[in-house]
Amino acid sequence: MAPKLHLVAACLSLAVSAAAGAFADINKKAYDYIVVGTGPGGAPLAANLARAGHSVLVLEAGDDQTENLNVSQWFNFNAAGNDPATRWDFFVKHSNDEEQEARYIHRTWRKTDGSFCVGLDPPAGAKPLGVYYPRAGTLGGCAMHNGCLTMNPNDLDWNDIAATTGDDSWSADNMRKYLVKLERIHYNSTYKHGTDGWLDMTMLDPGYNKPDMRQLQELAAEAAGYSKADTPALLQRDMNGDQENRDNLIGPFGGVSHIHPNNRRSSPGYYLRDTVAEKKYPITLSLDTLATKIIFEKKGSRQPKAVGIEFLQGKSMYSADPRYNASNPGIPGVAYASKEVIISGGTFNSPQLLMLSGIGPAKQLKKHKIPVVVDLPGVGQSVSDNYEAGIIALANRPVADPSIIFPSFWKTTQGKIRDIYMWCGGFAFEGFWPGFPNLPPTFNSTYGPREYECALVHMNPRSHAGTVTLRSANPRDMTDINLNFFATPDSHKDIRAILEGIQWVRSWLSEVDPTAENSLAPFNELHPCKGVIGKQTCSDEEQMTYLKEQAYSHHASSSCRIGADGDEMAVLDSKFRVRGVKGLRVVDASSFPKVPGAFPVLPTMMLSEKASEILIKGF
Ligand SMILES: Cc1cc2nc3c(=O)[nH]c(=O)nc-3n(C[C@H](O)[C@H](O)[C@H](O)COP(=O)(O)OP(=O)(O)OC[C@H]3O[C@@H](n4cnc5c(N)ncnc54)[C@H](O)[C@@H]3O)c2cc1C
Ligand SMILES: *[C@@H]1O[C@H](CO)[C@@H](O)[C@H](O)[C@H]1NC(C)=O
Ligand SMILES: *[C@@H]1O[C@H](CO)[C@@H](O)[C@H](O)[C@H]1NC(C)=O
Ligand SMILES: *[C@@H]1O[C@H](CO)[C@@H](O)[C@H](O)[C@H]1NC(C)=O
Ligand SMILES: CC(=O)N[C@H]1CO[C@H](CO)[C@@H](O)[C@@H]1O
Repeated sequence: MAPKLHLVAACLSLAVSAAAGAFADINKKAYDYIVVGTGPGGAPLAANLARAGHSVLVLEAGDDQTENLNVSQWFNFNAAGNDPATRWDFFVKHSNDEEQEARYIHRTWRKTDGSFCVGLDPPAGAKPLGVYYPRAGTLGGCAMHNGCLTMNPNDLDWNDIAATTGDDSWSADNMRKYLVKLERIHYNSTYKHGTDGWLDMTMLDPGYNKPDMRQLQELAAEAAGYSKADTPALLQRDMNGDQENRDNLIGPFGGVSHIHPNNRRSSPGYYLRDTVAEKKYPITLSLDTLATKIIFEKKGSRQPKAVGIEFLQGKSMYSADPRYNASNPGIPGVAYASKEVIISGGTFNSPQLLMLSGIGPAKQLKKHKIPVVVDLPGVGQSVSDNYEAGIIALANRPVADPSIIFPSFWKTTQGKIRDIYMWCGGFAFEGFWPGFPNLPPTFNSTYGPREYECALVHMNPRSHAGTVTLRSANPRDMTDINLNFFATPDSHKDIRAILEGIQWVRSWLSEVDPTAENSLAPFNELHPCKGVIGKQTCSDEEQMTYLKEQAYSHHASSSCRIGADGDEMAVLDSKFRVRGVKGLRVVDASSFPKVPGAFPVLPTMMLSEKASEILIKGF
């Protein structure tokens, strides 16, 4: 299928006209609340506060691309991910081992002419940038270019937060009510769901009527312990239901996504945009506005209180923006909050803003001559991420009607509960790099029409050792990010779990009869072990080395994590309050103690609803 270029071209004029307006008039004005960032953490909270009658100022570094068809048509998500109108380019490390970093197949380099190149053999003079890590700097944050898959995390993930903080409102039972509140489901489920929330939720067609897909889905169902005949019902199973013992349910499920059945993306960005457009609520949205510092008031011996924000207004003020121009200084300003300031800049930007404002590890702040407001050693630490990898093979003939809509869970012997989420179909997804290729249905395949992949997401990583550290005191600079993958002595168990997930896929791909007429088999695996499936000779060790070095990720969390009283690395208490100051909270993916489930976008929205309740109702 050709990329839907006609869709993409039609919206150019819209994007340009949206960019032309003047900046919001907010300088020196005061509001009840200021919210920084409009991703899944910030946008629902800002909209809910305004709908409850509080005056709210929302600052967003990017602009409004909600009607850019790359964004609004969800299946253009990889075009959106590459779109300079929305993307922020981060480059991270996976470890401190330079030799290992140099073996990462999609390492990205800056060539002498300023452009990117990707791979192991860069031209002379090219400088290594690291592992490309996509983010969106736009109204709505990364939920405007993500893959839209949702998963209410395993119950254990929520219950763990309740147990470590002693705050029972984090229990899976209680958290589910925020899911029900925010969603408007368009699928049939026997479980309790919401039908009048702001987020459209659709269960995607699993493609069971396509013979190739059906055959592979039935084999996967059998390999998970069901019968072939169970497959259609399994493919309608609700990932976001509240089944008994759901943490242990494996095999095929329906793919529930934050989209409308008409293929329009649904997301917090639209909820916020529409709340502003209704003009009934006391809300001011200032786009093209980069928050640069939190202002504190210090009276006597009382804790410092956050009372406002300094910002820069201007296009592309942050250097992750591909259109960044350092000689455009922007227009500085300040705005005040009488009640609270809430930071929702995402996992990479929230800790940066705290540190720029004097909240963070004192040693690091002093190095950059930033006056210390609170020495909080956990800021920018404890970063955790889902590890991702794929088993990718070439079928014996083109895969008909490739579908990516086939999610499945797998429980390995390494995990107490299901710990591998996978989605399979005729595509190739092997991480991210500048210009990363499209997936179906608008796809541009990497290995041609015979490609077939199961992409694996490993949940509950043992290691939480990633770091976000300041590169400078300039708020327009990016930070240094090292995800420090697999950094605990028992991390090999995570790699082993990924391998077991891959072996599970092989177990059913090798069931396809190569002698049948028009067979898809044999499958010739490309990664992680070259060879005909069932006849490979790679050792576990070789494969685990490959997985360790080539794993990728895009669900980073926990850089400003919640933790118990007395946990010196905790940045927040269980009500999102930044420790050591007043009037300041962090509400976004950085708040999670650990990366939630396999897909963080839905839990981040649930967390935003929880924070809304705390601020509006006081509990
Ligand atoms: C390509 C891609 C695909 C993904 N696919 C999925 C998926 O299918 N399912 C899933 O569950 N998750 C997915 N994710 C992850 C998910 O989208 C993120 O975890 C989620 O968006 C995090 O929300 P957030 O509010 O913490 O931060 P973000 O979404 O990063 O939002 C932060 C916002 O704050 C703004 N901001 C930052 N700093 C400042 C500042 N100083 N001043 C003003 N504004 C600022 C940014 O512009 C941005 O709009 C994907 C992510 C990417 C990048
Ligand atoms: C859509 O994204 C692509 C990059 O993936 C970009 O080339 C194109 O200009 C974008 N279209 C619009 C309308 O912004
Ligand atoms: C839900 O079930 C009803 C009744 O069986 C059916 O008519 C309808 O098409 C179903 N909706 C979806 C989205 O599957
Ligand atoms: C960068 O900004 C400066 C100052 O506004 C301007 O003169 C220059 O043309 C800009 N450069 C580009 C490449 O847009
Ligand atoms: C397999 C395939 O369709 N590849 C195409 C991807 O897009 C590039 C650029 O448009 C083409 O050159 C490839 O042929």
